[in-house]
Amino acid sequence: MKLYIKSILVLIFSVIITSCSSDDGGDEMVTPTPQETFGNWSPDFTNQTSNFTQTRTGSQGTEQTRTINVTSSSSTSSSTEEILEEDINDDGDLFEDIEVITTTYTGSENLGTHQITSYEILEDNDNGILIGNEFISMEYGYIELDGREDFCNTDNRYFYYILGINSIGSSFNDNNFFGDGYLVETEILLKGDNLDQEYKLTPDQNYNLPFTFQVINSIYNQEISSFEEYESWEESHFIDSDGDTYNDFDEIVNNGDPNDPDIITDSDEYVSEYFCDLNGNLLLEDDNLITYMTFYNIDNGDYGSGPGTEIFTVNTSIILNSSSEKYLFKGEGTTESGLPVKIYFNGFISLHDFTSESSKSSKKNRNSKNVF
Ligand SMILES: [Ca+2]
Ligand SMILES: [Ca+2]
Ligand SMILES: [Ca+2]
Ligand SMILES: [Ca+2]
Repeated sequence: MKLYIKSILVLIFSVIITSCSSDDGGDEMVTPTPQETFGNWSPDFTNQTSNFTQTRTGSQGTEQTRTINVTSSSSTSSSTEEILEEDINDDGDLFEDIEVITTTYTGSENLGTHQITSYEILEDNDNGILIGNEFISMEYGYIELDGREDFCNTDNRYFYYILGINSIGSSFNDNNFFGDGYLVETEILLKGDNLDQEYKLTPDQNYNLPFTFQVINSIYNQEISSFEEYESWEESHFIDSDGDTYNDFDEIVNNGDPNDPDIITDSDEYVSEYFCDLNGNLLLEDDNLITYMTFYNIDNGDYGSGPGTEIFTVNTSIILNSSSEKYLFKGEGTTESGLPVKIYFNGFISLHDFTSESSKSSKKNRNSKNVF
């Protein structure tokens, strides 16, 4: 009996202990574990351009990693060192044509985007002319107004300019040199409507300058590529039906009679017969053109006594930058003997004879080809 009571007491005691300890265990299970906190992922996305791994460590020592996928897209635009105001290739000039490449990188995990801009030199330009493999530096220039031309009727007024780019300076002179050097002489025709009131270039207007042969080829469906071919086309194109030495076009547009040797052109109102149809309408659609470009040696101040090297230009243009007051004249071409030519001039040029707009026909420039 005594043993029985003892067993009951042990059992009750055990139950009490068990229930107490089971209460304690319940308390332990609902108490929240302190949350582990994490710092920032590193490295940053800021400079990453390809997939990379980020890690972060928790307050309780847990290390986490994740892979960031980086995707990119790029866009390009054209510029120049001058616009960017930076000598990107460190050659001492701001002449280079530049491709600006903007690449946008996007990171996964909502990391957003960042951009990297880089520059590529499209064309390394230097002031001068490259003929074949030979580069000749041309640092100086001048332009001279060289007369007027009215094509077909007096509403179509164009002006001739002689643009000289040379290697020896004295650019404040017009056609006057001292010493030896080189000259690229270019005759340009610009439509009067596109000039300012003093016959100067309208600032910031880009004047595209097709070569005469291109213009004639396109208007008259020809394939002229030399002055010889040009002259033979002229002979076949400008017929003098009545033999009075004035060609039919000349007579028609100048109120002559192409079939009557006694009625000749009215020279008081003379207009050029070039680029006209038989009704005297202008066929010329270009506002500007180059009539010739010739490369000369300057020999003790003299040039033009030899034949020079004729250059047939393509993709040529001139623009006067209003903010710098510098002219940018650039183009490509081919010499008569087939050498490729590149010309580039970016600088100040001196202006000459801008008050004289006398008709070209009454003014013969000693170096002019007088194409028209
Ligand atoms: Ca440069
Ligand atoms: Ca350069
Ligand atoms: Ca005639
Ligand atoms: Ca006649």
